[in-house]
Amino acid sequence: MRPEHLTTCASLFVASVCVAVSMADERGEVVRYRQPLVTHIYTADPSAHVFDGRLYIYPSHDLDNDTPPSREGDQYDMEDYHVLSWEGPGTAVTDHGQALHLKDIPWASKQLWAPDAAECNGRYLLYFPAKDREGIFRIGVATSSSPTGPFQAQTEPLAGAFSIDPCVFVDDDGTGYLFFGGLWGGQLERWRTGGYVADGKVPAAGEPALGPRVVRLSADFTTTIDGSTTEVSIVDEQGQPVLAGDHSRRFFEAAWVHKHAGTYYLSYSTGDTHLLVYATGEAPTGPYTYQGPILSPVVGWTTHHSIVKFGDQWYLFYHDSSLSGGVSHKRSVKVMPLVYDDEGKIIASRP
Ligand code: FUB
Repeated sequence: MRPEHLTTCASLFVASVCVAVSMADERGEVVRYRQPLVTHIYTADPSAHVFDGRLYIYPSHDLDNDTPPSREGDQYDMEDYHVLSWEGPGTAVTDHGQALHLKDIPWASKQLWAPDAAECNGRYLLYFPAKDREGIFRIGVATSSSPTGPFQAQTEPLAGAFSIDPCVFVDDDGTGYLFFGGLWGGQLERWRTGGYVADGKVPAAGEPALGPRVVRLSADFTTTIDGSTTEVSIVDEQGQPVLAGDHSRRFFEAAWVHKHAGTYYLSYSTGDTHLLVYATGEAPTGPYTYQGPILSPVVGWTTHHSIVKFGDQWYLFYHDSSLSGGVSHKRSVKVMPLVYDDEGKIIASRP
């Protein structure tokens, strides 16, 4: 184990104090808060969970490709997933290697985007978006006896789920909820009528913005309770829907739900305004009331995160493109502490 490095720094963006505790990755590099967790591969879209006392990170695996960028996100042309794990500050981040590859997913054709994971009855489930053979984003599930895989994909995508960015939230009563959805390249606006419409458009600026969708999971978490899929409502402090033209507050992609002190927190990316923001509610399915930003824009176009409590500390996992010099589809996962004030409001950070 390398000696740890401990510093404190006053954040210019927030009143909070950030604590930078170093840790060593599997190649012995010293990495710190706000630094890439691993540097031997590009990683993005971190979904972090604690299973059996160890923290596991389920990221996308960005490739060093030269696919021309497009509004559809063609440059995010990922083919597999790796699982990372971490035992906490001062310990090594481990890359457990390839956990699932595109060629082993019978229904998928390309673009393994942001995944999430869950545990149910001693089995581990990996939820992932991919385009099917018609170019439509679907959400699949794969299972394993280990949190690090390898994962075996089911032969068909999940009924009742579509678009991108799955997030599984397990409530205190054991009920699993699958949140999902993302605009533009994520195709959510093509599902406004219930079915897929190839030229579906986002709502006009003065109309309510589209929310993420949520569907309940079956008892073993391997299927959805089809028919329970609903749109999550995000409202402002007056109880009015956040509007589609309100680009600094409206949902774009990357939904994450966690619970703190009895309150449900829905956090998400605002897309073209590059913020991570959050809203709170009294039930997992909402409605959620907009609260404010969590993280100011990072280097790169996308921003995506997860929030998890590990030991006594809450953490924000996120990504940016600083390691690649700003190439948007070559990102790196980072972590920093997440701080609440006494009223449960999340104190916004800068990257
Ligand atoms: O990684 C591909 C896509 O970029 C994710 O699904 C989005 O959330 C954005 O981070």
